[in-house]
Amino acid sequence: MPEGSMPAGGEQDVLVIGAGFSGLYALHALRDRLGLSVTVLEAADGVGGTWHWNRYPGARCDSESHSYCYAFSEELWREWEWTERYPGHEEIRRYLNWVADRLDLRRDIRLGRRVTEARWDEAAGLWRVATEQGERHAARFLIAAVGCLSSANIPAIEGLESFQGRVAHTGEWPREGVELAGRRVGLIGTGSTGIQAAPVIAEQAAHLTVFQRTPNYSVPARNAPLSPEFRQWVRENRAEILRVMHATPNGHPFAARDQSALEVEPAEREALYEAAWARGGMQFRATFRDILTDKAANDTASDFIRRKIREIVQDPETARKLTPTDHPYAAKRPPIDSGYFETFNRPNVTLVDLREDPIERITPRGVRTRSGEHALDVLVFATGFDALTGPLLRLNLTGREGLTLAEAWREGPRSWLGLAVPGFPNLFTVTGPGSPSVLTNMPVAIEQHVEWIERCLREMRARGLDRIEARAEAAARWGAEVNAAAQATLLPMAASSWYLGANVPGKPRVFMPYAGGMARYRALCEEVAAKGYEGFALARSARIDAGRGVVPNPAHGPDAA
Ligand code: NA7
Repeated sequence: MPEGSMPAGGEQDVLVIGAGFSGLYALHALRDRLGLSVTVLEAADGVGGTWHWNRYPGARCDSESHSYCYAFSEELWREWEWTERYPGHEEIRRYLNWVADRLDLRRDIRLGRRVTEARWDEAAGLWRVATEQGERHAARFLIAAVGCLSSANIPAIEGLESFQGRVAHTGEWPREGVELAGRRVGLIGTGSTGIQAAPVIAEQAAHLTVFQRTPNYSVPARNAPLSPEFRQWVRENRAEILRVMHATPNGHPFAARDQSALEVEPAEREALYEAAWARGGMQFRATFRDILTDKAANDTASDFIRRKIREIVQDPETARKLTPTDHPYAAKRPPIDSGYFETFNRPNVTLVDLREDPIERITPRGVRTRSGEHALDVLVFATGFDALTGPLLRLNLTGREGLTLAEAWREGPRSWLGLAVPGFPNLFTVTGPGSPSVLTNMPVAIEQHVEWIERCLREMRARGLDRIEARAEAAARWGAEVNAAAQATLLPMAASSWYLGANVPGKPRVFMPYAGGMARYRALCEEVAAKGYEGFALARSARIDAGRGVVPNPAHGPDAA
């Protein structure tokens, strides 16, 4: 059946929301390996999730390409060739579209369907899901594969609606692009996105004004084309690369040096930082094992980057404004860049320090700060996302007994392992708050979650069960564990971090991702499964006995026998 012509409303075993890395893999795993009927609902008009939307100038992944892809399939791994050390947004979209074709996923993906509501129907034992397009769907299991950074945050700055120029948020960048050549462009935000975008915008625009609230650390990415030798090495060493990725706390293909920054002589330490700076990338964070756990160790890295900023930026006053002092390096998500600090040496770039010169309002002509008006033709918001909880909350989920997710999470997200929420039976949240998610290389976290869900459904089927719900005690215990894991690091020291929800006014301040490391998290999840899904209540519904359950149907799946 051609895409888009599938009848809506039929009862599915599984509905997946989102067709990014998570949703595509969930469809493949549950449909092709487990034999379930699965439909994916995707708001966008194409697959790709975050990479469908993030098309801003300079949009590129900060994970190295050979680690930012599916690893579950030897064939996919060998067949796809990445061209650059860090994949650009077009290349990642090409990759995910290729995967969708290669695994024949499109026939079960309904594009252009934004979920507006999902409600658990206890009597029927089904999730009932509505889309903005007026469709109704029902499924036994609901998988939220909506990503962590898909709900754009546009700050409510007075006068925004009066601006006569063009406005764009980086995370909802228009497909046709935004004309920047010869324009006066304002860029608000200096997180990973603003830091990637600024150098590229500066090259195109007549003038770029960067509005900075918090100065940020950044390390050069040193992006470059991949050599044929490296690509060959990647093709032939999947097992070893995966072994490293699965053993490290962040799921990257490199391990931290097993040495404290305070154990080495200053000259040696400096040489190691210089080498890491020259190599570039997130690996800088792994120069020593205690950069994220010991403030004195961290100071050595933070000071090194501050010195680099002063060396690169020619105007001392601009360098001072760009130098971060209010948080340790990597306590916020550490950006990597291609010429960010150098951009401020260009004659067509101005930095506005919003701490000294705050925005008063947006005017029809531009942005007015305390010191005066900055005339603009284009205003770019690189102001991030209502991260982690935002994408789930906007699904308007209602669980058992009319409990809404907004109510359940009024004081911050509560979940068991970031995978399931008490009161919301048969709902799984891929890379949900409370799991390592954004603290890791995302595909590693995604594959681990999808495979855990797949195993769970397989084992439920084997045991004749079709209902699973996280227990409140388990979620409470896990909440304490997530908090303790964060407290054991320097991560909570960044007051303005989106990990804490601090970037969205009114959002509860709770450290959301699990900071105990991907390897430890994986082991915990395995243990929970091995103990018969500890912390979950499992049950068998009357549907099964009536022959309508997904679970015991032996004709269903390739492995059902
Ligand atoms: P981030 O990291 O949340 O950065 C957003 C930036 O926007 C950051 O510099 C914020 O300053 C700034 N911001 C947010 N609200 C305002 C207002 N009201 N006024 C001025 N400046 C503001 O988002 P990104 O898109 O850069 O990165 C998100 C993730 O995507 C990234 O970490 C990768 O994982 C991929 P603040 O620091 O809050 O003072």
